Formats: sequence, C-alpha cells, structure tokens
Amino acid sequence: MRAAVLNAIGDDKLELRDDVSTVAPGPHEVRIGVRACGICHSDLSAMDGTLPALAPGVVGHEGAGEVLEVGSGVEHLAPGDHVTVSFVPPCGTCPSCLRGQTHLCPVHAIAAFTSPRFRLGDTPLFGYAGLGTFADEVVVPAAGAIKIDPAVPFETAALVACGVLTGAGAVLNTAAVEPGSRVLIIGCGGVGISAIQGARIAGATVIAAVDPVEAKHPIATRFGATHATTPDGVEALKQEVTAAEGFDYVFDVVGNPATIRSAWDHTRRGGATVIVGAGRGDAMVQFSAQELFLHDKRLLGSFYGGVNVARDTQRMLDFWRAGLLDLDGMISRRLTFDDINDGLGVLREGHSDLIRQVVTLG
Ligand code: CXF
Ligand code: ZN
Repeated sequence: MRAAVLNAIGDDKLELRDDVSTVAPGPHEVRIGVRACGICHSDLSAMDGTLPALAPGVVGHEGAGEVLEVGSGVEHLAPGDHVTVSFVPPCGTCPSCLRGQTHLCPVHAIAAFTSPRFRLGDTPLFGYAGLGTFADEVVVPAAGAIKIDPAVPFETAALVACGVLTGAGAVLNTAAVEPGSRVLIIGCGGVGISAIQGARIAGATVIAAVDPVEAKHPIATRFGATHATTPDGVEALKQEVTAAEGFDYVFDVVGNPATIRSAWDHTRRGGATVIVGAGRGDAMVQFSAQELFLHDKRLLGSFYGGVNVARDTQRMLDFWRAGLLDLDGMISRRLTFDDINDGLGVLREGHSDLIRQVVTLG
C-alpha cells in the first residue's frame, strides 16, 4: 500500500512509497482504510525534531476512514464502520482514565514509541503519534477508532480528529469559557480557527484574533472573530475592547516563548492564559516570581483540548450538523497522496490564506 515515509528526522520531504504494509491487527486492534487525512503543523514538527517522533516512520495524525478488519477481542466496531482516529486511545483503567482525564492516558501513547505498526520489507516503521495517517491503511488500538455517523464526509470528519478537538476543546473543556467572556486567540491556523469557533459556541462576546499575516484576518472574522489584528496591534486592541484591563481568556496557539509571554501579558488579573501551541522542549519562557502571585492569573496547559475523545468527537459533529461549527469552510486545499510534499511545503511557508489541507485517499 501507499505510505509517506519519513526516513530521518530533519528530512524536509517524505518518500512516497507504494510498498509499505501494516502489521496484522492484534486482538484489541483494528485495521482502518484511511479515506482522508489533514496536514497539521505537528507533522512538520515531527519532521524537524520540534516534537518527539521516531524515524523511519509514517507521518500524519489526523484522519478518518473505514474499519477494514477487527481483532478477535474487539466488540464495539465492525468492518464497514466509519471512524476518526485518536492519537490518545484511552486504556480505560489507568489513573488518568479513572479520574476522567482520558486525554492524558499514557498507555497507548507510550506504546506508540515501542510498537511499530508498519513494515517496509524487514524494516519496522513507526506511526507518528501512534497513527501515521499519510497511508492507505493504519492499524491502531480499537480505543483509538472513534465511530462516527457514516453520513459525515470523510474529509469533514478528518479535521475533527486533531485540529478541531485541540482548538475548540481548549476553549470548551480546558478553559470552560463562559458566555459574555472577552477572549483573545493568538495564531489563526487550523487550531486557532477551531478555538475561535469554540469561543463563538461558548458565547464569548469579544473574540479577538491575532496573526502576523493580515490575509488571515478576514478569515478569522468569517469564523467568528469580532476583531483581528497583527501582534503589533494587540496592545491597542486590549485598551479598546477591555478598557485596558486585559482579556478574560487568552489562548496561545503558536507555542513560542514570545507568543506565550504575550498571551500572559494580555490576560487580565484573575483571568486565564491557555497554552495550546506545541512548542519545543528547550524553549524557555520567563515569569517573575512576583507577578505569578500578584496577578492571580491561571496558567493552563491544554493537551488535545482536554477531550474525552468519543464524547467530544460526537459533540463537534453535532455542532457541525447544527450549523454552529463550520468544518467544510476550514478546508483550504484538497490534495491527493502525490501532493503530500507540496502540502507540507505550503504549510511550512505559511501560505497567507491557509487553514487546513486535506488529502483524500482510498
Ligand atoms: C500533537 C501533540 C503531540 C502529538 C501529535 C499531535 N497535537 C496536535 O497537533
Ligand atoms: Zn495535529
């Protein structure tokens, strides 16, 4: 089958092959025919070493498809079911799962670094984040296959699997933004646009979007931002829309020390700064010991939107069906497998009006 292979960390291109295979699904695993996958910035971060990944491997971690085969112990799925995939399949029994924080379940996330599920001849290939959706098929834990209504187009569903859950989940779960809140969102890519839409769903009355690329501003507005500006304009906007107090909630969807610091600085005393962007392990952010107590702000990390993946995938698709969440409008480019390197290049360059690129497979 086809798969886009990352031969070594640091490569800026994937090798598009047609001779990759998956392992056979174990008793609690399923084989999925990938029908659509999104290209997320974290795929670039896997390639350039910003986020942990193993090579050789298959990249891609946002997708939807059809169940082809189920292991002997799988009861809740059957061939033909339509699913999205999750990069954190909940084990159901670890301390994180038992306390209801299934998005922090380490069991399968760790296994992703020890159990390669692709092969190229005799060479094992790892699936990025336990997935590897830039491939015709993936084998994943059954708990990582989230059954969806077959009426939802695969391209639409694919977006939910990472970007939408991460962005809208940060607003609705991690921050639990209340109606009437004044919200600032820094970064208007696929995750930032999802956060903007989440803030609209939550009933925020000010949704200010920040992006250095001015072409992104009308896009942010289309998805619900009430204001949009470049980083230089944030201070003036804060003065204008919060009477200089600062925003109730600020979401950093970039992951750089400068944007994280800016998010903190533009949060009001008693408000919350939420870090959604996936930054480098060695990038440090400074806070003074005094401001941390004096400003009484909450600094919240948000991993995978704090989701319960089955509940929230259903919820996002319900929002979409109700006309509250525009998923189809987020698809900026539709690609084929052969275009994956082009798509990665376009994302790396930061194309002016890009939200999400979706690859159709199968
Ligand atoms: C990432 C987080 C690290 C694993 C892969 C996915 N989140 C969003 O892209
Ligand atoms: Zn992602």
